Amino acid sequence: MAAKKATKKPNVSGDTLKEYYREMLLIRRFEEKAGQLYGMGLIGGFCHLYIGQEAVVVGLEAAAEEGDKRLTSYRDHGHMLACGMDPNGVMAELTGREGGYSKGKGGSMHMFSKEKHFYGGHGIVGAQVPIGAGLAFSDKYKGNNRVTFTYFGDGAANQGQVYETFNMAAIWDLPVIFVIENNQYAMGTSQQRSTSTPDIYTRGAAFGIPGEVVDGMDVLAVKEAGEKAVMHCRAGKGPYILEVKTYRYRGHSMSDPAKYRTREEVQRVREERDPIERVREMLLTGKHASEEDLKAIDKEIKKVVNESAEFAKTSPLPAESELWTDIVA
Ligand SMILES: Cc1ncc(C[n+]2csc(CCOP(=O)(O)OP(=O)(O)O)c2C)c(N)n1
Ligand SMILES: [Mg+2]
Repeated sequence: MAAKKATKKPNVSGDTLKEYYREMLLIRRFEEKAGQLYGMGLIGGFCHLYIGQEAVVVGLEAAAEEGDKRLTSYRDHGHMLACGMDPNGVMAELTGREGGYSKGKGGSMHMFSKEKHFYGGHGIVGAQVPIGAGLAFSDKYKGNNRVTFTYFGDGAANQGQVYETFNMAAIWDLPVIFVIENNQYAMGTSQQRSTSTPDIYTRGAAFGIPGEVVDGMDVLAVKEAGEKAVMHCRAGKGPYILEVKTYRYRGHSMSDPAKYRTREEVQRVREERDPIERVREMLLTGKHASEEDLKAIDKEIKKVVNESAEFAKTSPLPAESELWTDIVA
């Protein structure tokens, strides 16, 4: 199956489209700011940016309902913002401050929000996949008709625990959507070098799990595929696989010199497939928004992001006594 073509005519209202634009832009500007703070030495440890992949989470969150769960890898800031977590709390966690989601003790890869049903932030490649099935098991047991979005990468798709999870999720008809964010690289290894067959969405065939591939640079196509997957899960038909073809513009993490691909390759995607530019075009050509409207959104987002950076710089470091809290022993 080929990746779906760009949705030509939006099948959502102008206001909804503007909302997707705003949400994607928030992620992009937030990540750019995080990159700056990292460069200034205000963020320590690992920091994996999501720039380029914004349409994946925004499209899938548009298909989710209140109470649905989500969890992902270490490339997690976009997921947190898209599910409504507070930018201040996320940025302050990045700078290791008291006002952060994990009180400054978790950092970029380890944030959670029970309120927003966000279950991490996982640094071990693939580790979140069985946990996602576990969450779905709990929902099925409770009979609450909730769905869990379990995100992982093309590299993680080669992990053994993914297939143990597929088997169990299929046996128990768990309401879990396995979202493979195929950004074409696992650190410095391209998908061509790491993956025996190009179509990762077919990997559930051995377990009877249906799969579908979707253009992850097209927020509307992602939303549509997400809705189909959600419907499948809520109907009690078990798990579903969505392979979302996307691309990360920045290095694997802030310390990646990105020698394994050319600048031209990145530039080409930016120019031809950028998910935010695509929606911007739709808004302008469809006359759903004027240049001025979009400038106003830009300004509003900049304000939110600048405030989050200010909060992250001024929130105090965790008190020493925090060393003894949140310990499982
Ligand atoms: C079990 C394990 N092995 C290796 C690593 C080191 N590592 C961190 S990210 C990564 C690549 C994963 O790539 P992918 O799943 O495609 O996700 P992406 O970074 O592209 O979002 C590797 C090998 C790790 N964190 N955990
Ligand atoms: Mg990858």
